[in-house]
Order: sequence, then structure tokens, then C-alpha cells
Amino acid sequence: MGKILVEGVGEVQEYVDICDYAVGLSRIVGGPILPSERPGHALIEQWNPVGLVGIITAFNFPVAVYGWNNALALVCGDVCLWKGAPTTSLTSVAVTKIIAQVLEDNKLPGAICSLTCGGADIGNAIAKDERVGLVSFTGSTNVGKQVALKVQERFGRKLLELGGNNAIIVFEDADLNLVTPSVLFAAVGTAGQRCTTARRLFLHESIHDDIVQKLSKAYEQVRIGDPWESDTLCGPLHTKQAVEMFLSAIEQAKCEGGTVVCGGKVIDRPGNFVEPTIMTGLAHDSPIVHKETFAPILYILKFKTEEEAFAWNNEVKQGLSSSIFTKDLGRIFRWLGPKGSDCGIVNVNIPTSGAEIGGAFGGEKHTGGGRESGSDSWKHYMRRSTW
Ligand code: UN1
Repeated sequence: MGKILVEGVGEVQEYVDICDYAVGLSRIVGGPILPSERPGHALIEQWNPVGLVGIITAFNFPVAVYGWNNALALVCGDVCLWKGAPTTSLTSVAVTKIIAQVLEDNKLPGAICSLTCGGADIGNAIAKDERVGLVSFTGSTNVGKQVALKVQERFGRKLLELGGNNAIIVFEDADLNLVTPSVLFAAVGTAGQRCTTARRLFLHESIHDDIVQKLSKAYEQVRIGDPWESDTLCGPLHTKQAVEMFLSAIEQAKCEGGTVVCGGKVIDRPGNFVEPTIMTGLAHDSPIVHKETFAPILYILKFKTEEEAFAWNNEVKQGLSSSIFTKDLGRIFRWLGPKGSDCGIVNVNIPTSGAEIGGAFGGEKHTGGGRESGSDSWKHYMRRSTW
């Protein structure tokens, strides 16, 4: 899909990690034995497989996200039908062949993990089909909503991982050495095409100018180019259409009062290369700041109080990931608590992107409410019977 080599290797490693995790999980999936109010009776919860899991994934994680679903579904006793992105079919085919080989080496049919290629027509068929016990969808909020409505129509189960509009908040007491590399990783990594990409950066007014300057310097040093070369930090956007979206977001941001601090242009070379971009001067509630554009554009805003910064974090429709940088323990606990971040992923002194498979991964509000990967996410892939 165009991501840089180390990120591609990391993604395959994530599949390996979730397989390790799932093997252990397979030994502990279980339900409680509860005291019955009726003498001489037993009250037990058992988890059974949902049957067939339909897995629809996006171009940006063409390996790992299928892995997160596939490994859990298998240890829960389900079979899988995968539809990857139409633009990453070769990756889907390669992964499916590896999994089929493992199954067949163990005298199981390769079709336990089946693949279908195709676009919205196939996604639609999966959403509508009564035989699909769970539909796991990763992609945009718009498409996710259509899928969700179709699945709900038949009272099917769904697991949604949709858009994010993730903010990093930096307070005046933060360890400022952590900030530049963290923001760079979160805003420019995968060329801004992660659902966990940092798109909004709120800087306390006392450190604003200093950080903007340091970040601009760091952005200038980002090596953009062939994603296969080991010293490249930023590869291309996935499609020409993504380049158009990048340009139109920058135009809209300018119309809404934004200024380009660095970047802002398409790079004149074959491929869909754009300059990682920083913009300032926008209001926290400008329409463009509330929109997820799948490109490396970072909107930087200046804040005065904690209350204001937390409110800005929460005021967007999406609710995936969020980060603060601070050393103030009281503030950290306020951020983690009920009046803090309303996101599914709530970080302290680390950036917004980079999921850990042991934790439940997912987000609230228009991000869809699903949880994948670790913790008790396996429950999505099973149905509960109370005996
Ligand atoms: C990560 O940030 O490491 O589409 C994982 C995405 C997510 C996965 C992000 N489903 O970007």
C-alpha cells in the first residue's frame, strides 16, 4: 500500500504477535459458574462460536488488521471470510495462501480462512447475508455506517473500527524532548494514513512558538521517497484520489483562516508523494479541523487552560485515540477519568498511534464502539449461552 519497509515488517510482526496471544487465549476463554437462587441448580455461562466471521479491512493495514480478527476468530471456533481492500489484493492473496498452508499442514481445510476480492458490492453482500454471524469492518465512518445499518437490519452482530481525529495535548510542564519525535511519528508515520494518526496538536500558549519551530525543523529533515529504501521515513499516499483530498483539505483550511507553516505541496515526481504539512491559525472548531483527512496534515492550535484543551479533544465526532504530555500526576488522573478524554485509547506521554495487541483496540462515538485485539475483545467473536 506504500508504507515504508520497517512499518511493513512491523505489521507482519503484529500478525505473529496476535497469533501468540490467541494461542494463550484459547486456554482461558470461558464463562463464570454463578450461584443459583434455586436450590440444587447450577447456573453457568458458556461462550459458543458465532460461526462465520466476515472481515472487511482497509488498505492502510492490509495484513495486521486481518490478523487481529483472524487469530481471535479461529481460537473462538469460528471460520473467516475476508474481503481486503480492492487496491491491496495481492497482499490479501499472499496472506491467505500462508494461512491455508498452515491449516492444510494440520489436516484442516484451507477454506476455514477464505478470501474474496471485490469492492462495495461484495461488502454489501457480506453485510446483508444472514449466514455471517459477525461482520467486522475497518474503514471510513461513512461506509461503516452503511455497513452497520445493513447488519442491524437483520439483527446481525458488528464490530466497527472507523475514523479517528486524534489530538495530542502538550502542557507547559511536559518533558519537551519527548514531544517532537512523538508528534512526528504520530502525524507523519504511514504518511498520515492511520486511523490513529495525530491530526490535531494543542500546545499550551507558553510553549507554542518553541514547539512549532522545533517541529518545523524536524519536518524539514523527513526523508520522503521510495518506501523500500531503509532511510525513507515517509512514503507516498495510496492513490491519486488521496492526493486530491490532501490538496483540497489545505485549500479549505486556508479559506478557514489557516496558514501553512511547512509543507503543503504535492512533490513533483512519479507516485503520489506529498509534503508532510503543518498548519496554524485555525480555530479549534473550524470545520476542516473536525474532519478526518487521510493525509499527513497537522493542525496546531494554542490553548490556555486544561479545561479548554480537554474540551477540544472531546468536541469532535470521532473518538479513537488521544494523548497528553505532562508530568502533573493530578492532571494525568483527570485525563484518564470520567471528565478526561472520551476516546477508546487514552495515552500519557506517548503518541496517539501504535497499538499494543494486549489491550482492547477501538474507539467511541463515530469511531464505532468496537474493540479488537486484546483484553476481552474475543467476546465479539462468540455468543453467550446462560445455562
Ligand atoms: C496502530 O496505530 O498501530 O486503520 C494501529 C488503522 C487501525 C490500526 C492502527 N485500524 O489505522
